[in-house]
Amino acid sequence: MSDELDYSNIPTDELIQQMQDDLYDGMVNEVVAGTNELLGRGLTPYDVLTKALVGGMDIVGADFRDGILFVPEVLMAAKAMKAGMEILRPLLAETGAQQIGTMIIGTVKGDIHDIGKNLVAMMMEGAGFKVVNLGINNDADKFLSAVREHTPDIVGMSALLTTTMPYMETVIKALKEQGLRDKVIVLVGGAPLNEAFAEEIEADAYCRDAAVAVETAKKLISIKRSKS
Ligand code: B1M
Repeated sequence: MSDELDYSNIPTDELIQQMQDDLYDGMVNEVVAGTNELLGRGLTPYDVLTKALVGGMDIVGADFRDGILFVPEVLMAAKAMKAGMEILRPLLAETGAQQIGTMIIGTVKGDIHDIGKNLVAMMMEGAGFKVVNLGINNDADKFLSAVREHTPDIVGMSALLTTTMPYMETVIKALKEQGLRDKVIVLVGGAPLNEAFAEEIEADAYCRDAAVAVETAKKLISIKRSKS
C-alpha cells in the first residue's frame, strides 16, 4: 500500500472512488491494496470488479475518447486493472458450480484489447464453464483449430475496434465452410458491437457484458441440449 494512504480508514464509497482514481493513474500497488481491502470488508468479488475496476476503466475510456489520455497512460491503467483482476480471478472461479460446458474465447485478428474478453472468461469460469482462452489477435485458423481440439459448446469472440469487428464474420464463414458452425453456439461481444451486427453476421447472440454472456451461454446451451 502507498505510504500516503491508509485505506483501512476510508469509508467504502470513498475507497471505491479512490480505487477508480488509482486505476486511472495506473497505480498497480494501490489497486491491489484497494482490491484486498474491499474484499476484506466483505464486498463480493463481482462488486469489487464492477464498481471499482470496471468503474475506473469506464472513466479511462471516456478520457481516451476525448483525447485527455493517450495510449501510454491507458496501458498503465490496463496494467493496474489486470493486477486487480488477478486477485479476483480465483475468487470468481470458486463458486463450486458444476461444469456446465466448454467455451473457447479469443479477441479477433488485428485486435489486442483483452481486458473485457478476460473478464468474460473469468465470469464464465465462475459460472462453471471450462474456458479455453485463446488470447488476442486470433485469425480464423486459430479459432478452427481450437474448435477441433476442444470441441467446445461455445465459441466466444471479442472485438473492440470498428475495424476488427467485421473479422468475426470471417470466422463464422470459416466455421460454416468447415461444417463446424452447427456444432457450436457463437457469442460475440465488445464495445462497438450491437444486436443488429450479431444478427447480420449470423452469430447466435450479442452479449453486452460479462454477466449477459454468462446468462446467454447458459440459456442457449440448455435450449441446444433440450433439442438433442
Ligand atoms: Co483501445 N480503443 N486502442 N486500447 N481502448 C478503445 C476500444 C476505443 C473505443 C477508445 C476510444 O477512442 N474511445 C478506440 C476504438 C475506436 C473504434 O474503433 N471505434 C480504441 C483505439 C482507437 C485504440 C488504438 C487504435 C489506439 C492507437 O493505437 N491509436 C489501439 C488499437 C490496438 C489494436 O487493438 N490493434 C488501442 C490500444 C489500446 C491499449 C493497448 C492502450 C489498451 C488495451 C489494453 C488491453 O486490453 N490489454 C486500450 C484500452 C484499454 C481501451 C479502452 C480505453 C478500454 C477497453 C477496456 O478494457 N474496457 C477502450 C475505450 C472503451 O472501451 N470505452 C479503447 C473495459 C472492459 C471491461 O470493457 O472491453 O468493453 P470491454 O468489455 C466488456 C464488454 O464489451 C463485453 O463484456 C466485457 C465485460 O463486461 N465483451 C464481451 C467484450 N468482449 C466480449 C466477448 C464476449 C462477450 C462479451 O464473447 C462472448
